[in-house]
Amino acid sequence: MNKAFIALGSNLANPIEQVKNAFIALEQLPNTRVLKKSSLYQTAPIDCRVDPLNPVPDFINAVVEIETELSPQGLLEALLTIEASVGRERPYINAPRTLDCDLLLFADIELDTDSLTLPHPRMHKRGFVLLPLSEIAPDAFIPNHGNVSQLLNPSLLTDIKKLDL
Ligand code: PH2
Ligand code: MG
Ligand code: MG
Repeated sequence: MNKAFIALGSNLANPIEQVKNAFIALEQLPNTRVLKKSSLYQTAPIDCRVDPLNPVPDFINAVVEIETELSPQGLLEALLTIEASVGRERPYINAPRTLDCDLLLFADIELDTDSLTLPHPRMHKRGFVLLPLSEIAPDAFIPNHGNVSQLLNPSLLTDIKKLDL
């Protein structure tokens, strides 16, 4: 059994429901148990294409800790299948999406292949990942970067609101 952390994000088609349904989909993965779920956070878009006529909707983000017997590649494929099941499309980089499921950390594995990089290469600088992750695992260690709670500096936390649901 290995522990892994997954970031969830949605900014299309009822994002709150998308993220809650993703929790359920993760609970149903084979040989996998959900250990912790963060709160849901409403977050301003980061690195998304700017079109003043068509503003990018805010995201709902959350992070989940699981325990799984799947391999990193097997888990990645399962996450892509969950995304596809809710009609995820990729018309351009960082386009609005029904659901994004990103594998952040898998045990203490570091790897860099065409399909998967661990740890997730941008997680250490994204408040929408670090804040929910710090809620469920403040001591999680990101190889080459440090502890989650140390990385969480105030400049990363603007435009992030924890939802009381
Ligand atoms: N995901 C991205 C790019 N930008 N911004 C927010 N607030 N939340 C996200 O989940 C997000 C993003 C790429 O997947
Ligand atoms: Mg992503
Ligand atoms: Mg993704």
